Amino acid sequence: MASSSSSSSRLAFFAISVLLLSSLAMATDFVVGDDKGWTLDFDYTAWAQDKVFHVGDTLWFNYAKANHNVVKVNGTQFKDCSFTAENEVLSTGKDNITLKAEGRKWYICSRGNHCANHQMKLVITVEAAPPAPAPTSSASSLVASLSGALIVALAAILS
Ligand SMILES: *[C@@H]1O[C@H](CO)[C@@H](O)[C@H](O)[C@H]1NC(C)=O
Ligand SMILES: *[C@@H]1O[C@H](CO)[C@@H](O)[C@H](O)[C@H]1NC(C)=O
Ligand SMILES: [Cu+2]
Repeated sequence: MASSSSSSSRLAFFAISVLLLSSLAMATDFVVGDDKGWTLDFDYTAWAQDKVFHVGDTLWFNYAKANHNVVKVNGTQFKDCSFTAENEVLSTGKDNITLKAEGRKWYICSRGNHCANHQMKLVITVEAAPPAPAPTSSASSLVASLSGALIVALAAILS
């Protein structure tokens, strides 16, 4: 009896962990520049290099709104540090951008010469969302096969 209840609580713990992990895997929040935020002379290329961005993830630009902004630009503008009145400008100082589509995304700061001379430019490549139902169903089939194995093991112990 003791072993069966500890097995089932362990199984419940495992199932809950899998569910938590798979929900975490569905969307990630990225704080751009980590604790430095969106600022002068930070290497955002290096920051982005080891990260994988998916549709549904969020970029959080955290900065002093008196000094900086975030402008969504295209590849040419990114290279040239240029923008027009058509470009979307974010300027709250705490801008969350949910990545809605796959492909390259470019962001610059349009204040002063921050883009050209102070590396305030970020380019990322957004990949397709990880198939949401797949981790859940493979997790639950894993749980199902583990609980099947536990039942067989318990039956063997109890008989
Ligand atoms: C980027 O935007 C500018 C201004 O709207 C436009 O002239 C240019 O052709 C665009 N470049 C690309 C690669 O889309
Ligand atoms: C933006 O994202 C950050 C980090 O996930 C979160 O703490 C903050 O509350 C969000 N802000 C808004 C306005 O959604
Ligand atoms: Cu700036």
